[in-house]
Amino acid sequence: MTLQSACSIPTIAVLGLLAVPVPGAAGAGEGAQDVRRRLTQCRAPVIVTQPADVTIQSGEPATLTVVATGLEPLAFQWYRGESGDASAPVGTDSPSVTTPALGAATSYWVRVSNPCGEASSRTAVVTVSGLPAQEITVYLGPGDTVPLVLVRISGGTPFLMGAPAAERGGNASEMPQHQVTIAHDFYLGKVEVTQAQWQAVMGWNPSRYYGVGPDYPVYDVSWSNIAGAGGFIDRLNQALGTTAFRLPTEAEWEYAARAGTTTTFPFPTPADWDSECGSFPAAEPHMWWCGNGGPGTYPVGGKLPNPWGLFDMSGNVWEWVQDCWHEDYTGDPPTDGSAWDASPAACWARVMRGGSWQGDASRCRPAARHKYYPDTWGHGINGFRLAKSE
Ligand SMILES: [Ca+2]
Repeated sequence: MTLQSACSIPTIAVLGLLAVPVPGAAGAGEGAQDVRRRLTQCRAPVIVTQPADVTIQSGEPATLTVVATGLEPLAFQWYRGESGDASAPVGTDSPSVTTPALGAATSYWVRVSNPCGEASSRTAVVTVSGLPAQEITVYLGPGDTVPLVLVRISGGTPFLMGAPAAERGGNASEMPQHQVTIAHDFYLGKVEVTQAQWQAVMGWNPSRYYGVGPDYPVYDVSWSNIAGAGGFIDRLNQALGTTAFRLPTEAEWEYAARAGTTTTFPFPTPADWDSECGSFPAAEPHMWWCGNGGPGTYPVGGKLPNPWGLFDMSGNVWEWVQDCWHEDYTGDPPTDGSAWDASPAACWARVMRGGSWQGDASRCRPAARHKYYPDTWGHGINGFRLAKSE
C-alpha cells in the first residue's frame, strides 16, 4: 500500500461521515489529491466591490450593487438595516437591488453565499437629500412586504374649521366656524388604511361583505379596535419601534380634506348640487357616495386625489379620528390642531369624517361630522386613515 493510498482511505471516510456536500465529494475517476486540491479551492465568496453609499432625492428609489467572486453558484440576499442584522431579505438572487422610493435615510447590506460559505457586505447608506420628504413609505407585515404611504402636511396656515351657516347640506354640528392653525407639521395616510395593511399588522381581516381584497379599505373596525389598548395603532407602533403613529385629530383631518380650499368641496361644484343621492356630475371624478357607489366599498385611490394628494377623503369609508364627540363647536374647541378629547372618560362617542359609499353627498363635505360609540364596528362603512407625528 502506498502512502497515497493509505491516506486516501481515512480521508474519504471522514468526508463520508461529515456528509460534506457536493464540492468535497469525490467524482468519478478522482483521486484523493484531486479531491484535496479541489477542497482547498472551496472557499466562501470574496466581496470584491462593496455596495457604495448612495444619495437620492426624496421619493426616489436607489440601486445598490455588489461584486463578488468565488465558487459558483453564488447566492445574494439583500437586507435592510445594519450589516449582520438579518430580518427578512428585501431582495434575492441578484448582485443588485433596487429599493422602493425612499423618504428617509435607509441602510442596506447583502450576504453573498456559495456552497462553501458566505460573506457579509458593509452597510451601505442611502441618504436622502433636499427638503423633508413629501411622502414617506413604511413597510408592514412579515417580510416588510406591505407598503403604507403617508403624505407630509405642513401646518402653520390658519383655516376656518366647520361650515358657514348658509352652507348647502350643512348641519348645526359643524358650527360655528372658527379659526384653527395647526401648530405642527404631520403626515397623513395617502389613502384609507387597506385590508392588506390591517391584515399585515393584526393578522386578520374583519371586512367581509362590502368589498374584499388587499386594496380595499378596511371597514367594520371600531375606534377601540384601532386606537384602544392593543389595537392596530399600538401594534403598529410596537412593530416599528416608534410611538409616532396615531389617528389624526378632527382639525388635522378637516385641514387636510380642505387642502387649502375654502369651498364646500375641494373641487368646483354648481350652486344647486344634489346633497343626497341624486346626480352630481361634478363629484363623479372625486368620490364614491350613494349617488354612484355601492353596494360596497371600492379599492382605495380609485378617484382623483384632493389638491394635497390625498385620496378618498370624501366618500368610500367614514374615517375615525381621535376626538371625542361634541354636539357643535360652541364651548372651547382647540385652535391649534390638537384633539378635543380632554375628558376621555366622558367620551361616549368618537368622531368620524368624510362620508361613505352608503351616504348622501352632503356627508362627504370636508366640514361634515358623524359619531359612533367607540366600540361600534359598523356595517361596511367604518374605516380610518393613519396619521404620524414628525
Ligand atoms: Ca373616506
